Amino acid sequence: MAINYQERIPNNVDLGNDRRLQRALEHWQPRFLDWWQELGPEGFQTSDVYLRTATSVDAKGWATFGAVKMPDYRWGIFLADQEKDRTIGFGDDFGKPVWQQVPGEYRSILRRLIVTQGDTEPASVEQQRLLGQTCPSLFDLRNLFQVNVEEGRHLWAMVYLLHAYFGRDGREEAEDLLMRHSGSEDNPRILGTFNEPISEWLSFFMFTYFTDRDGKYQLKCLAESSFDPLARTCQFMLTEEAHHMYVGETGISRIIRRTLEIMNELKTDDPAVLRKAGVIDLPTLQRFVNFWFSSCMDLFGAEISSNAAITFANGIKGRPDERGYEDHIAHDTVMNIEVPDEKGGVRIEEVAVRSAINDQVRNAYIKDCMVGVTRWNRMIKKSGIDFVIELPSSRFRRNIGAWAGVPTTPNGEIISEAEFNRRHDEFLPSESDRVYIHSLMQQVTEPGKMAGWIAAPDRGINNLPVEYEYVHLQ
Ligand code: BYC
Repeated sequence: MAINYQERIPNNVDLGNDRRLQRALEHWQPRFLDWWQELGPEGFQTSDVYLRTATSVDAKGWATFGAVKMPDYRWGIFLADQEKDRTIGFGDDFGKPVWQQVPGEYRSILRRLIVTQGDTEPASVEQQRLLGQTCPSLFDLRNLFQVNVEEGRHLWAMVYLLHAYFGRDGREEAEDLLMRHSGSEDNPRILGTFNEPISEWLSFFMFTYFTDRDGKYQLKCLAESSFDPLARTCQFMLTEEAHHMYVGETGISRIIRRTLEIMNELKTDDPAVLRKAGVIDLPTLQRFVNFWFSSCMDLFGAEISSNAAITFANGIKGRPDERGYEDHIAHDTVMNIEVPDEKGGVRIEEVAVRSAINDQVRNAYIKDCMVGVTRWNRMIKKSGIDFVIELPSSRFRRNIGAWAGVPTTPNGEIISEAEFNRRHDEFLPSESDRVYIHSLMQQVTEPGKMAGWIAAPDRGINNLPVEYEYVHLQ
């Protein structure tokens, strides 16, 4: 169904024919806008930003570009088209028709998943709210805002489901999504990574590369759900998510490219000299990779999880690209998981495949993360520099699951807590790394100009030149 832009809330779910739901969402809308003004991007609310907006959910219409002031962005409700006769793709009810309503027995578990997904969206906007003040270029500023408005829309996607399918509880949860705040002592966001500050652009690019990719994998799992409205919502969200990861991948590539230029110009790999020259040395970049990647490992939940077993068995949450698996039921099958043996070593534990779903999803994610890392390493090698960026082990710096609280090196070798603390600054960004990165963050807003620590992008947005004035500052 085409997106109806005539209504206060653009939608392709025929909202006008459900007055009760429409009224409830119209009641939530001003609260969302107040939240956006208060905790969305600081400044720039009156600037014209070259943004894409979806005008239909098919390939032709989902990216329509134009200058928009962010508070006027048409946040709405867009679901991918319904697949006729879709059947459940995994778990005990494999092959039965998917659900158009929430089965009573799965109500609270589905609500919990939708709330957890929804909570991450405004969280990321809050985390990034001050970045505009230190943007490295207008091109990057525009990309930041594109990501922010789309995370706002993803919040709408989850709020729609809560209002439409979960009655009063759902409406209350929708209110709470605007009450929790990233980093708040009293009322923080649900998942750890979404309470980490993102106060400089190196972390922004790491976040859009690693954390948005967790978004991709979780959305892929939910896009398999037997609860069809959730699956269709997540399918459309995935089309928008791709740009966020592109921002991360190209952002990190451009930082590396600039560093390589200066390394070759000055013929040095000495971090102190490179810092004097105003670029981000590769060991520092590696420590930021270690930080954000390990934070994201926790976002997949525990390796052995009864929650995951239940949601898989009941057809609520699948695995990414479930069709690619041979066995969609995984009833009596087992797999091996590496866990710490409590004696400073590793032991193999045999667990039911259903209990190890989180680990399977995490492994698919790690493989996907490697694609960009391999590309960055190829660029480093090609420029004649001897350095390899590595993803740390999934055991490293974990707070959730079997490896929680077990100190290891980034390679996954178990060490004592004392050694971890002693070597902390070798593994993870130190205070002085952070101070240095912050010192680089100076706002650049002349069209086409870039901050000294990042190379220009290869191309602009929507075939426009890099020099285009992507944000018209007011
Ligand atoms: N921090 O059995 P367990 C995105 C909790 S990102 C804090 O291990 P389960 C985006 C867990 O909630 C994608 N708590 O795990 C990216 C549970 O608590 P309760 C977001 C954590 O349930 C960038 C307990 O530990 N979407 O879209 O199998 C920008 C034991 O749980 C954490 C989703 O996450 C953590 N890291 O799986 C914008 C999808 N990890 O319930 C957006 C929805 C676990 O016992 N969520 N816990 O109180 C889920 O599918 C699952 O909740 C999780 C955890 C995968 C997160």
